[in-house]
Amino acid sequence: MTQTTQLTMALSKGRIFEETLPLLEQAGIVVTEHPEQSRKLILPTSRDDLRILIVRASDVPTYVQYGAADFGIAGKDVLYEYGKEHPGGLYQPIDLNIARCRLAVAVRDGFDYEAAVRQGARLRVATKYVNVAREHFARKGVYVDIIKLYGSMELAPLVGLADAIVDVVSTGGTLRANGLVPVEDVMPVSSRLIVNQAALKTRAAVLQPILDAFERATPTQE
Ligand code: PRT
Ligand code: MG
Repeated sequence: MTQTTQLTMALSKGRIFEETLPLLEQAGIVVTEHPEQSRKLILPTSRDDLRILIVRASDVPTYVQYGAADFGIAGKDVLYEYGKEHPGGLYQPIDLNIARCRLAVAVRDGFDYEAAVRQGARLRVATKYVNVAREHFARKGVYVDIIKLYGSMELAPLVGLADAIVDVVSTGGTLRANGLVPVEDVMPVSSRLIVNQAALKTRAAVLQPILDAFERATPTQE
């Protein structure tokens, strides 16, 4: 547990980290080391009372829910998937509108997804978003066998492991490069601020001004 006066933020490196830096700067916070250059997992900032933990994107909700971090930033894809198994643990005050992308169903180019659905075929779907995928296909009334993968989902339809994948799509370049096509949107995704419920009460004096600064710095929806 951190001291009451010290704040801890959980972030993943990559796109979320890069797009969070300008928001932090607008809140007057400079991160003094870069996670791609430093091997450190705890990064100092220009504020003595704020440090940043670098964790896997899908682990950010866990650190925040258990209070190892007071707040963090995670994609809606990750939060939705996590929330299905851990309901009610996280306060999500602000959609930061960064790291935008979408969750989509994709299949091999040439696979007639619509026909398969129409004919009531049982589809094999590979994804790391098993809860999101299960809910999506249940809502559509499509029978699916879900296969849990941890990465490189695009491979599954190419080697006969699955008929379809549910994955994050941004430009669509990765799908195209692997001969896949998106056939259905599952949900739009952007990253949200998440806050530990207890920290919000016990550390409001230090935490609330940072949350307010994030709110002011958030890019507006197009
Ligand atoms: O990489 P790692 O296995 O550690 O974890 P992760 O892939 O879950 O995390 P990370 O850091 O890659 O992504 C963190 C968050 O960024 C996700 O949870 C999303 O909310 C958000 N995000 C935004 C994306 C993308 N855009 C994105 N393009 N996450 C992943 N991608 C992948 C996409 O699946 C594809 O494989 O990036 C690749 C390039 O996408 P295209 O469509 O532009 O080719
Ligand atoms: Mg990744």
